[in-house]
Amino acid sequence: MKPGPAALLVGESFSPWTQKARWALEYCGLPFAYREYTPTLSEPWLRWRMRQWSGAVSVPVLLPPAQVVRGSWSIARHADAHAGDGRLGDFAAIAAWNELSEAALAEIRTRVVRGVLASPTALDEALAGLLPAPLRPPLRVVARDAARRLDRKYRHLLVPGALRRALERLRDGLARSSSGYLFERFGYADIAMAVVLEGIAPLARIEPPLGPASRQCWSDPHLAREFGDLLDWRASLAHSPATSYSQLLPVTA
Ligand SMILES: N[C@@H](CCC(=O)N[C@@H](CS)C(=O)NCC(=O)O)C(=O)O
Repeated sequence: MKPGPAALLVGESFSPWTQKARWALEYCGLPFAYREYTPTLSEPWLRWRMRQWSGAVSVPVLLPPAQVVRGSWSIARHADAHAGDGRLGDFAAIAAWNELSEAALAEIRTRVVRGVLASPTALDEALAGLLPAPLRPPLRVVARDAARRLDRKYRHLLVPGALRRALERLRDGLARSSSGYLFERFGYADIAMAVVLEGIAPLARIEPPLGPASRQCWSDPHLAREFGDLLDWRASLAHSPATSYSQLLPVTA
């Protein structure tokens, strides 16, 4: 039989929400193509593909041949249904972990966006995939405008302290577990919490790669030191072919 057209995942490779979706799709073996989204610039195209002319749009979005699946949580459920064997776990039980993850990621986003706004170099790095180096400083205003829009669009989600709370709950959850995962088997709870660590010590392979100033905005060396055990846990997920996915760097000896 001729294979049908593959689903298209639209996302931002640096975004932990896109990473959640991509990890879940790969783990469930759902074939998909990937297209990188550029805030503001890609929006008209995405609205057209989603047939959504008003209201906010965000990524990740999965554009399968028949239906649009919005957001990492729904994409993960869609992927799990495709696999058909419940391999991502019990979503009712996972929901509390995903809420912790969402709140932590909202705090990370606000910190990253405001860090980028305060750094001319990071603003220029944000234009690296779009413009040659000499054009970036004069057009920095474009990156600044896009970052300000993102800050305004999502700042209502900020709950200060959410990141620390998520890290502490993850540590407790893993300490209570005998499997090394949040439930008996690896699943979406682990994925949702592992991507939070991108906001204290980025590890995922990103295209185009983060420049050094942007990388600094994504990093929190104090939290990374304090929660080194969680970074080790993530490294063990990255290291095992059973739990890793394409954006996690191969762990070198
Ligand atoms: N709850 C959504 C959140 C997605 C989200 O916050 N996406 C942001 C990532 S920074 C986005 O689309 N930013 C680009 C934009 O809004 O234009 C999910 O789980 O997918």
